[in-house]
Amino acid sequence: MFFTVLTIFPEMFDPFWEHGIVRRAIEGKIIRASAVNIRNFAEDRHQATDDRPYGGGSGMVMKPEPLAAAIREASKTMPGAKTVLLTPQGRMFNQQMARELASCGGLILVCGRYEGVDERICDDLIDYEISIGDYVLTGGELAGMVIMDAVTRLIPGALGGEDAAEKDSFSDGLLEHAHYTRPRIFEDREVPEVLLSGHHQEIERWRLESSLMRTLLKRPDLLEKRELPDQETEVLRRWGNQIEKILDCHRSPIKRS
Ligand code: 4HQ
Repeated sequence: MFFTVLTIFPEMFDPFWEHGIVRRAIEGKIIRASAVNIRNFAEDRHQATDDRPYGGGSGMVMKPEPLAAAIREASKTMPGAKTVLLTPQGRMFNQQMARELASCGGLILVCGRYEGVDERICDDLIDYEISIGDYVLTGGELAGMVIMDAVTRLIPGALGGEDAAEKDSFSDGLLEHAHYTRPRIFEDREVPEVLLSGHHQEIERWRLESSLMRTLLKRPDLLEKRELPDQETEVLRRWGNQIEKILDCHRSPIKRS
């Protein structure tokens, strides 16, 4: 995977490239990454990358010529790469899109500042418009890092354990089960006994129920969207029956034993 970021603040990416799994992926040649200053493609003597909006109003707009030149140059050095514009008007980023982008080979990420980029850039030069969420950032750089981070960990070899990426939240539509490490007792709270038992089958069962319970309580929308395997249907049905039984006791208190 090859990432090229187009930005007027290329130094913002240095700490991102230099830490953790992203750093290791670069060192291990699993990914390549560079940030290119759009200002290098500005032609006027002030090297301006922004200008006043037609129609008036406050705020500035990214000039199209430097941006177009920067995108074309990056595309030339990365044939087949897809171009991504970070914008609140884009498709909402999710794990499925991360998987799709991870199969691209190359990504050119266009990070705007000010009020955004000249509309004529989007039409011809951009393959995907992506938003990382419904809030307003001061620039596309952080959004670009979010996307590169999520994509990098999906590239084979980027994570230590080969299957680790697929076990995480959302990869199969459920939230992760609870995690525990030493000490066995922390501030009077114990680690669930089954995790110390060495019974791998029971541990897998506990993890499935932990995943399901957390998803049900924190993100029920994920369960509504998802095709449920038989094993999960059975667990949910059992919980449902237990809850029904408890509610029944309260509907007819006479029956309570
Ligand atoms: N931006 N998801 C860049 C965002 C944003 C988002 C605001 C993008 C400012 C210039 N990008 N413009 N949300 O808030 O991707």
